[in-house]
Amino acid sequence: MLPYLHQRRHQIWVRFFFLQVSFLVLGASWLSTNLVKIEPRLFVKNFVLLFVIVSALVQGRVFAQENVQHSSSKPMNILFLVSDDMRTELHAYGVQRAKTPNLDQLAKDGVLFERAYCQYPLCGPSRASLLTGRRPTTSGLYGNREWFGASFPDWVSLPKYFRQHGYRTLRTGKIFHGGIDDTEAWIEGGEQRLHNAPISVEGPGYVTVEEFYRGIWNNMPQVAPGANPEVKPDRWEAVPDKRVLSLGDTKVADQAIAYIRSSKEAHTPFFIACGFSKPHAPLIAPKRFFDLYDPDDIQLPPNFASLPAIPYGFPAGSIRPRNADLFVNRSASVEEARAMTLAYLACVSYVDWNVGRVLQELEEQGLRENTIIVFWSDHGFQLGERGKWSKAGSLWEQGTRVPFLLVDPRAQGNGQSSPRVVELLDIYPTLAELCGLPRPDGVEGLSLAPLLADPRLSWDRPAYTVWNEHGKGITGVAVRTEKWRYAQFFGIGKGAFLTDAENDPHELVNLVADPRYAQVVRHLRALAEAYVEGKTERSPVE
Ligand SMILES: [Ca+2]
Repeated sequence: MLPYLHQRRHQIWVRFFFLQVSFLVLGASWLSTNLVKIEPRLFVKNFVLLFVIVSALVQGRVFAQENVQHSSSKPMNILFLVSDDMRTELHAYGVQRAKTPNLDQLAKDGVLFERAYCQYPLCGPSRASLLTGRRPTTSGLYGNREWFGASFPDWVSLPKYFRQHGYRTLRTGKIFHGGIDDTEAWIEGGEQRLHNAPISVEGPGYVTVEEFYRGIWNNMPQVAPGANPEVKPDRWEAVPDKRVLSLGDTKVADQAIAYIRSSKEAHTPFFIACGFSKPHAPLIAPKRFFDLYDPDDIQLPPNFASLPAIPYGFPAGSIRPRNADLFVNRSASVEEARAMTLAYLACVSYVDWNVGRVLQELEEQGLRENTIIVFWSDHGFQLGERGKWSKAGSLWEQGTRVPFLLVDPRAQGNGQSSPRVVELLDIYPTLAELCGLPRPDGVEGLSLAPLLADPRLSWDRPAYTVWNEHGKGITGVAVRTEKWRYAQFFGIGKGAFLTDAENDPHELVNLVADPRYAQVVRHLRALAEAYVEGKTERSPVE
């Protein structure tokens, strides 16, 4: 049982004891003042009678109180809110330009994790890792089409675990990656699984220099402005406000609202999973969210580039030669880059608005006190830093860091932020513990319940993120501590970097060869290499 629940139960019994004693004293003193009028036999009889009545009343009251307490300690509900491709572009994360009032309020209601990291910077593998509680290096799942259950039928996903423990598991929107839903995990809202491919078990191999560049030679980037209309996600659009009701994320939130309404009278707790598809490309949102931003206020990052560019002094593996989401195979002008950044912010505000609507319903149904709320994103996103407009392959801070808010109404740390390094992998065991369920078998994360009680608790545990570029083994691994980011690359783009996250937030300087940090590098290299041992892509030139 959680420490604060223990404390509450203890307090009830102390109050009960003192109430009993005070009524006993009161009763005796009333009778003694009337002693002269009463015969000794009647005194004893009346005293016993009074004591029994008072005692029964007190006990009734105290047990009624305990029942109130008990009702608030009945199984907690879970509201599981997910965003797609959202980096920490929230006002609550110190980003002044972001307009995110609902998420900012949610952060104030609970604990904001300042340094939370995904385990893989791509939708499918990141979600599979969080939802199975296993590291990508344990499952070997690095693709968007592989189904964990085809390779590990015994693994129980997070929603399925809650379903097995009597929860009504209700899904709306993107939770697992599209087409690879854990259909059987949901009581309602499960989607037909289209991809049942087992996880690829191809052993480490290598690509040649010719193979590496072949795709680029065959499809050179355009310098002319304007996106290729065949690349559907590479665009933004401010749709008329009246179309807001027809947009996907609006419907996702509407369904979550309907689930909440239907849950009020249910006798079992709920696990409502609500997955928004924004700010994933294409960047489409109602115009009113674009209007929140002044184009003149949109600044580009100091390391903005028009095409993906390997920064001076960093290994080739640190940047993919081509973007996967925006500015795909084309250069970004400053003007277009600013418009795209504004559109990304508008989509973040649109998600914020939808989150606000869902929370409002929870409030109106009187379910806030009995519901744990978690908000997270599957990975970050680069908005033009080093010419990158995507997440795929990013082992930089912008690609791996995610917003992560956790509200447990019972937690002592609510209203604070935690500077400790945590992983998305930690969410599964955390929710299990907060709901009083046993630690699920095989999960590799750590419950964050102690950090909810004391967000600044000592917590010496780094976060790991990996990337597999060619399907021939891991091409990159990053280790993040509170102060440092160390990344190591294998295969054709091999090399390493160390950046000082405290003093170099834009990660401009590679300190890996600086003798002053030799000891730090030695330590972090040992952690990184141990993490991916035997699983890395080979170099074409050994
Ligand atoms: Ca994603």
